[in-house]
Order: sequence, then C-alpha cells, then structure tokens
Amino acid sequence: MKKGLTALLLSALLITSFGAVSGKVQAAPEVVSQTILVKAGETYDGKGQTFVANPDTLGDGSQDEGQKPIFRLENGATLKNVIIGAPGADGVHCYGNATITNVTWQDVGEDALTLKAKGTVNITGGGAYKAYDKVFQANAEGTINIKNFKANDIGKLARQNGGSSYQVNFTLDNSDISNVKDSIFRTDSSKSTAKITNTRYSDVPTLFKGFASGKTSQSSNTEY
Ligand code: DGU
Ligand code: CA
Ligand code: CA
Repeated sequence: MKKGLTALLLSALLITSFGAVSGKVQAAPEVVSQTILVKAGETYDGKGQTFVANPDTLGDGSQDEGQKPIFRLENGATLKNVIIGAPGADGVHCYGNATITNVTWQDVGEDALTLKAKGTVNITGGGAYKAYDKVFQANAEGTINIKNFKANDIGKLARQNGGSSYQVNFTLDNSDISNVKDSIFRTDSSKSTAKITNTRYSDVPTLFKGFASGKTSQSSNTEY
C-alpha cells in the first residue's frame, strides 16, 4: 500500500535523523589491538561504547586458552558502561579488588572476567550472553559479588579454577539467569561458599556444584 509505505519511510527517516541529532546512534565497535590497562584506583568509563578484540593480537574468542584480555584492571580499578562484543577474547582480568558496573558481554569469549589476584570483585548491572563455558572465573582467592545481572545461554555463571583449594565466596543477588548448561556456581574447594538471593532463574540444571555441605544458601529465588 502506497500510503503505508510512505508513512513507513517517513518514520524511518524521522527516527534516523532524531538518532543523529540526539547522538544516540551506536558508534561502530572499537577494535582493541592491545589490552587496555586501567591503573590502580582509576576508573575507565566506556560511556556505552562497544569494544571487540583484534583476533590477531588478543584472541578470537574461541575456547582456546592463553588469549589476552580486552581490559586489565589493577587493584581498586573500576570499569563501567562498557559493552564487549565479539570477539571477546579473554574479556576482563582483575588483579585485586575491582568494581564492574554496567558491563555487558554480548558474546562471551574464552570467558568473560577472571579474578587473577586476591581481591573482591563487585559486579553490578550489565549481563553476559552466549558463554560456551564460563562467565566469571576465579583463579585466586577472594569474593565475587554479582548483583542486578542478567545471563542467558551460558555454561556456568562462575567457576573457581578446577582443582584449586583456596576460598572463594560467591554471591548472586537480584538477577535473571536462564539457559544454563552446567550450574550457576561451581568449585572444587571445600572452603568456598555461595549464596543466591532474590534471583529469577530458568533452565538451570544445578544452582551449586562441588560445594561442601553447609557452604551454600539460597532464598527468595523464583524458578520459572
Ligand atoms: O586447567 O588452568 O579456564 O583462566 C585449566 C586451566 C583453566 C584456566 C581457566 C582460565 O582452568 O585456563 O581461563
Ligand atoms: Ca578457560
Ligand atoms: Ca580465560
């Protein structure tokens, strides 16, 4: 119908020009060829920009180990308002305490974020999608707190490095987790703990895997 088509074209034009004027059109992804370093105590605000790895220098986002991160956070650094697209390589590496706010992994690479040195990582907002295996990886003792987060189509939400016996405390609060292949939290350490509160989940075979008895708790969660 001619009238309908004209109206459609006109609205498309309006939306496009409104986007351009308001500056809300998504910029092209930034291709990162060398890991971006966020120094101790400093904040990197991505302002909603999408970042992808240069597969030739950081990694192709496959399950191959040894890929490099897109962001490396020193102790006490903050990463916020960042979208990590594909390829995601080895995501974000945290050396000590870190604050991760409103960071979304659209297509998780080898994994999304790794705790590489003792510390507490507070992840608030954002989400992780299409993780063949792990989203968050704890390769050092510490705490990983996940809040107001979304995850869909993942292997595990968080995994303590296989075979390690240090203590990791995991918490998940007020989040939406769906289509999980393995579990939400997994460890091999009898010292580690995990707690899930106020979370909605669907298609999750096991919430906790490998934890010693009495080390896990869950409350006010909804399975749908
Ligand atoms: O034995 O150490 O998957 O940091 C396996 C490896 C493996 C780590 C981990 C990671 O657990 O490479 O990506
Ligand atoms: Ca790995
Ligand atoms: Ca990794």
